[in-house]
Amino acid sequence: MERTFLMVKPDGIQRGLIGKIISRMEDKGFKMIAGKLMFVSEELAKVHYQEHEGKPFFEKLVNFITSGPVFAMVWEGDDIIALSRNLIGKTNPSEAMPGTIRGDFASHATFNLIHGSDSKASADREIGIYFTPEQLLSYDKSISPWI
Ligand code: RTP
Ligand code: MG
Repeated sequence: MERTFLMVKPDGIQRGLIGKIISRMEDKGFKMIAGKLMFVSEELAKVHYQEHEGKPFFEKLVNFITSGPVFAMVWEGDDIIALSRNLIGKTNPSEAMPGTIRGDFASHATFNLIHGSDSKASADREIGIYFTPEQLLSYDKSISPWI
């Protein structure tokens, strides 16, 4: 069972899309094991997005992520890192297909509603900077063996 870090970004909170975004993940059969509404500090934003430091959009990205509350989550499921990235859709709005979260609800390269870890190493790192091990819940969700 794989885990990933997902985060509804400030535009998703402002636009009232938390529920719809969570529904997409629930509909796929994934299980939320942690979640919190929180502000991201400038320091945390820079740690989270450290791979993008120096890129032209970095300052805009940090300003955006710190502009209002986010909903940070950990989700669990088979192959969830790749599958949730498919549900999220591409970063470039012209490549984000209808049916994906970004394809259906976003039209901007930076203000794109949701973050999802892009690899096992990123997921482990990001889960570790937003949550303590005790905050990751263990419980049964009876969808097996259907999904
Ligand atoms: P994320 O990390 O947030 O899940 O998004 P991603 O993998 O699809 O995209 P990534 O390349 O990691 O970029 C991180 C976030 O930076 C903002 N961005 N703005 N050209 C731009 O203005 C631009 N490019 C990237 C987006 O918020 C993107 O999700
Ligand atoms: Mg990324």
